[in-house]
Amino acid sequence: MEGGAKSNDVSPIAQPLSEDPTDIASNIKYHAQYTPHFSPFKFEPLQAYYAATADSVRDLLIKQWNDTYLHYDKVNPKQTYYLSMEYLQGRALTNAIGNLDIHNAYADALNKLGQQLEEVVEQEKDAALGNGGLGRLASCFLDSMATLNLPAWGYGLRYRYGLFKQLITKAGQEEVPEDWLEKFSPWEIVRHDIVFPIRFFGHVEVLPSGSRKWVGGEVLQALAYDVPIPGYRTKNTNSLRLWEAKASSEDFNLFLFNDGQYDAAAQLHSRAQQICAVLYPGDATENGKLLRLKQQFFLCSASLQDIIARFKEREDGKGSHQWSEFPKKVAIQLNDTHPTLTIPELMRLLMDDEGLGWDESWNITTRTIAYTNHTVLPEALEKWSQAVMWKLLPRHMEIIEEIDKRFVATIMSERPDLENKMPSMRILDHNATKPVVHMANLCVVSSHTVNGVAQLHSDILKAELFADYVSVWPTKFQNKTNGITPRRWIRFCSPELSHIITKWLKTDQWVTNLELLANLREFADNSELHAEWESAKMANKQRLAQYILHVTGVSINPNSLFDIQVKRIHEYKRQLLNILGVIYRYKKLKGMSPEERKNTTPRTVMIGGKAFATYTNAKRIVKLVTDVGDVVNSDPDVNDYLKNSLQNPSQSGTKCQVVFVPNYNVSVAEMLIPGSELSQHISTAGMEASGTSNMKFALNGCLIIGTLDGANVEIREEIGEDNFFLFGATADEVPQLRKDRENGLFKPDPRFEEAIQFIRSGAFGTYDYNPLLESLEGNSGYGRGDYFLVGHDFPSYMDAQARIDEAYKDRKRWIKMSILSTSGSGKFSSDRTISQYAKEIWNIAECRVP
Ligand code: B1N
Repeated sequence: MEGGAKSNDVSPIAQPLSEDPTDIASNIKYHAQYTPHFSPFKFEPLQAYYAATADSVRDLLIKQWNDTYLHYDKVNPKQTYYLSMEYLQGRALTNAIGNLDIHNAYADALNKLGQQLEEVVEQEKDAALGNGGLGRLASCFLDSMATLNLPAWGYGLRYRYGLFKQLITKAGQEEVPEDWLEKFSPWEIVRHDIVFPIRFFGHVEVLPSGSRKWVGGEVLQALAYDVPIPGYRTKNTNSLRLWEAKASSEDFNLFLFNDGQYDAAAQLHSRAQQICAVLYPGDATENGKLLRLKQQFFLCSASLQDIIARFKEREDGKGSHQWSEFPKKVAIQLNDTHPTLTIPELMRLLMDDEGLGWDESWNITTRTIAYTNHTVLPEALEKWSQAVMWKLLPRHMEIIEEIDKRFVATIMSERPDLENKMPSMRILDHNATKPVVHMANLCVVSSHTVNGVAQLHSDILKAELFADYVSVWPTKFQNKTNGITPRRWIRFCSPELSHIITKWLKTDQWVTNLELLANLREFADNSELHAEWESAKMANKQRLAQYILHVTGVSINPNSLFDIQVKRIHEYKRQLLNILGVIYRYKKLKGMSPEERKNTTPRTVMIGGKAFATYTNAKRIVKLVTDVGDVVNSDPDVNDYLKNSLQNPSQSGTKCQVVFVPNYNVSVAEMLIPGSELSQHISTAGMEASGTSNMKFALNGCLIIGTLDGANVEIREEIGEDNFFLFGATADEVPQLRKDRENGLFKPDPRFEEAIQFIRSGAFGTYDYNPLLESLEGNSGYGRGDYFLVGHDFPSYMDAQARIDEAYKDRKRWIKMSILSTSGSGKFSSDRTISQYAKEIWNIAECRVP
């Protein structure tokens, strides 16, 4: 085995006997030699990654995992099933060895084999089976559920290709497939014995008994792949079960194949392959796609069949199963409306397969299912064509019709005053030329609890989107403010800052009890802490600067203020406001004398995020950021980085730099967030349901410039108004401001016009920015009229930016604010969020593996 002279001292051993680095090294070596993924006798970082994980960390996880499963089977507690079309897991290795508390042992073991852990972890591809915040939230929740020893599983789909990889070229964003399974994923285990049939199309037959049965059509198979989810410093290791679609061997037509008709012979096989081929690449916009509907049903049906099988098995162990027990053993959480078909599928399975009546089935279903709403954007509220649904899922449409009919009847008899509200409250709409099913309405009617994801968002749901339902079911609606896992989002991604926190708090309990961070407040003025804090932040900035140089070729000034906005590119998130601010700043800097310029605060603005492939304005924003970067970064008036380099720390003349960070994903976030000093969360108020990166940045001592939107509101409350740079209209002002604009009452700020004019002058090249700039102009109309109020908020945004420049000059004040940001982030642990779901929605308790 090659890979450093040292490795010759290590002998291969099959089991990781202990947490001793020598034993671990032996185990890694054993796997490198006897698990034949690669040619033997080669031990480079890639082999080290596969041997260290697939084959060594996984041994440990599987042991814990089996113990967990057996324990849950024995105790038979009520269990939660989290159903989500998206999970943004990112990399697993650092997380696994961190949660198992064997990080140092693995680092030492790899060292004995001549490898560096940092280099080995870089070999892993991100599992990006999600689009953005909603998918990452699901992954943070899994981490917290395991850490809190909750009996809870995730269910999802095993997409062959996850979110696309973003390339930045002269033309702007280009999308290429990201092949996370190119070699294989060592973190999934295929369960050949867990297979369920999934039907599509067909028709409904009435049996002599009068009961109904869905038959015919095509039947595919759902095959389970399990990903272990270890909790932090606990034995509990839960599962994320991902379904893959298969056709069975009987569906392979050997006759056609022998006749040379190869495609026809394997038709169902290729149809099965399509189901899990790609992640639906939409975030907050929905396209009615038959394939997407198939994906959704596939997830719902496979997961429910599995849940029911487990329920029966566990209950039958005690005698025989009683269906009335089902809601006492099973809680199902729908992550937005994407898994809504769980509702009619559970009804169908209970009535048609198990022989229960409507009332009993409805009672069980509504006591089992809860729904989380993640957006109020009208274009993101799912509506499926009734015609498409009748074709694909005829029995489910019968059931949905019946739910709708009964809902209308109940309201008409109990709340006749709501008659004129029925069109917006009903599940099926009959008036439209193209009748649709309103998935959110189906969820609200059929769930015992509906929740929003931040206080402001939940308030808006109750006051607007779901207001009429609130008057019918006042206690159905809750708020569960989102959270993030402190393990991945500070403990593992910023060990430097974590060690300082542990030292000052004299405990590392904060990693699982994040509210303890509040105790840092008493040291917020301590100069010793300030020095340590500043040097940890600087180390993270240096690391980030190296990364930026590596991926963009731009050498950024580590002594400048690192200002970051990373999230999906969307007009409501207003990256355009950010870049217009940069353009104005750049123009002012150019107009200054060298003397005046000296007194300004140097800034490096980093913007990253993916644009939906067909969202042209979002793609134009990406192009604008890169064009501005090209000009600003090479302008010697504002920037002498050409003369100075990273090696020269003074860089006094580097005043403004702009980079577009390519291919933003979980791993890139883990690099950017610890090195950030200011982050932008600047959506038009009322439009961002919560946001979760705002929590990650604040936790890492990064200050926020933001609007009163989503979870910003609560973050500002927690860390203190003085430590938050607030600007912009509030959510309740927005409707009137839009009206004012339509009535021609809006007067743009001269600074705003100057920035736009500067783009028009061709200062950033010849690309046609008119369609983008036109969206900010006029008083109304599609793609015009500044719907997102960039122009309205621009002056207060620039004022907040000026306050930031001043604050940054006062090092003591800035570091204090940074410490207070971290100290005030305790509320935003996903452990807090999940405890609330467990108590207030799921009614489940911990089930700790002894
Ligand atoms: O969910 C996150 C929130 O923090 C964000 O504010 C919110 O925008 C995000 C259709 C969505 N809402 N809706 C989606 C994703 C995929 C898709 O196909 C909609 N994502 C959010 C977590 O609560």
